[in-house]
Amino acid sequence: MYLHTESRETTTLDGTWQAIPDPYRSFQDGWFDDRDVPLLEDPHEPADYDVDDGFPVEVPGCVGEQLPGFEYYEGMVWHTRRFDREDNGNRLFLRFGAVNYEADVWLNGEHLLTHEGGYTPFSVEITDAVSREDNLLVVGVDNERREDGIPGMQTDWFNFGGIFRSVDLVATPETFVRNVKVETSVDETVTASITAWIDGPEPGDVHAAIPGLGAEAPLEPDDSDGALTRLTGEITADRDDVELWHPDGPRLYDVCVESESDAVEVRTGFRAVDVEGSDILVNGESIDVRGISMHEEAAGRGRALTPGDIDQRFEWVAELGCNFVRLAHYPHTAAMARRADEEGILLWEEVPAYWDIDFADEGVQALYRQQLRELIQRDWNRPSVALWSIANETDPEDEVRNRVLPEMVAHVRELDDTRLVTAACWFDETDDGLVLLDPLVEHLDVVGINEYYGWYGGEADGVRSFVDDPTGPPVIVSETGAGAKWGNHGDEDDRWTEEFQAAYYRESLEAIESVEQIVGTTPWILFDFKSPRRMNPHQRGYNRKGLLDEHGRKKRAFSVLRDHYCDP
Ligand code: GCB
Repeated sequence: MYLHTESRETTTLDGTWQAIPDPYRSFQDGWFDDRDVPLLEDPHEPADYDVDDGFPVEVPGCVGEQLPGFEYYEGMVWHTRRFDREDNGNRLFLRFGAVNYEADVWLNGEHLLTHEGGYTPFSVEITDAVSREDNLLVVGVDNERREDGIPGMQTDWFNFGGIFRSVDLVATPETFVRNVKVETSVDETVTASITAWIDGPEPGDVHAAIPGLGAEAPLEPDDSDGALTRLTGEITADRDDVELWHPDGPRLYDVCVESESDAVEVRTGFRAVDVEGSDILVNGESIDVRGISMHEEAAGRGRALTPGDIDQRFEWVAELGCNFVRLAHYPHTAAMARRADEEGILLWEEVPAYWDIDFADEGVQALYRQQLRELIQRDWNRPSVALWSIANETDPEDEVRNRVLPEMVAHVRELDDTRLVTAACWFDETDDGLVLLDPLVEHLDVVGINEYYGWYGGEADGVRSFVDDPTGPPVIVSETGAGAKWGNHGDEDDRWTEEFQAAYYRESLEAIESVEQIVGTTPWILFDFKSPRRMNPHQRGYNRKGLLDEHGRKKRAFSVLRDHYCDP
């Protein structure tokens, strides 16, 4: 179960760490030979590395962006630092926001954890392994791509390695509130169903309160495995007394959970997201999706976004007039969803089950479930998150995929059935027009389709021939776009020019608008992003479908989309 940290005071381990690249994996093999402390610590061995004197790197950070010569490196980089224990808590946890791709965590020579999956948070208890002073933390960070990974070997984005989100020490009482989930249902009344997980020997009495509504309720135990006790309760209020969260009025409330020894707060909002026919409803009202997709990337920093980067992204989103963002193709920093809560932006969040992952491999299936769980348990209190997306462009003719994906949909609904489940799917060209034949569609609430008519073949208005199905689910064009190099000008027919891209957007957006079942789009993409499979003279290592380039310079299509959203 995810370790709630939002409302806790934590001690940061961000800052300068030592990085020791290990391209031949020599240190890994010899390091712990017949000893229970790393060789690094042995004063009698002539080591080929120095734990206190590697290459200094900033955490959070991406290694390749910081170490000259390592820009496209994929492999092992040991990260080390020392720390003193400063808290007075009873229990202590080490918490990582994300490490791409696999993290091997050692503390004072003791192996504590291996975590696979590059974009989700994880934590490990270190109470028994930690000393008061001079603790040696060693994290093996391995971003080599794997056939049995999620994502797999091929992606259209760069595989930045590193500890690229914050690392914290989290002190808790012996018995503490590990996580909280607030689920809302809205009819004449608004009901917040609150679940808390208490970690520790004596759960005791637990209460929930929503001070903004002047309401509270006891939580009653309903499940326990000894170490973790789950408790539930409900707070109900008249609909007139609650300001519901909505993109036009993103009202947030604090939900406080208090046990005998601990207290946490969750800042959330009350709202319902549903589907009716081909519409997406927020609090019963149908909404149009005025969206944009983005990767988590900033020039020179890889995926380690600063607060300033996050501000900048939300400024662009506001300037475009968006009410919706697709955070592609993996979980972005939790700060994005928290900010979206405040700004009233609906989110599509996803895991990197992208293209050809090995659906038949049971290890991959377990990893898939784990990544969904880690994302959902982190963000299930974010009212901005409207859709969980389980996959992007996976093969509908693959029988195994067709068995596994519905299982993942069920897994998502089991974790959280207050949001909509989607996936970016392939559609089919038939004599009647474009239709959805993918068997996954019947399991989804909302269907995403990625279409590049006018870029990868066809004409920019190709989606006009989508066959409206009045009984079908809502469809979002989850990708549409064309490449343009910022500053490259020419005729509307000249590929890679800003003019070509602007004309493409005009036609594509009009075509999307003409299909009733399509509730909106999240065009591909807000800004250019690094991709090793894009090497022509206009690309040079970047996917150029951005409305801005990687330095934030606007291309002409930016104003086409803005006019479409703000001045329809
Ligand atoms: C897609 C993928 C996306 C790519 C994009 C492109 O369909 O989902 O990851 O970056 O096309 O630019 O071709």
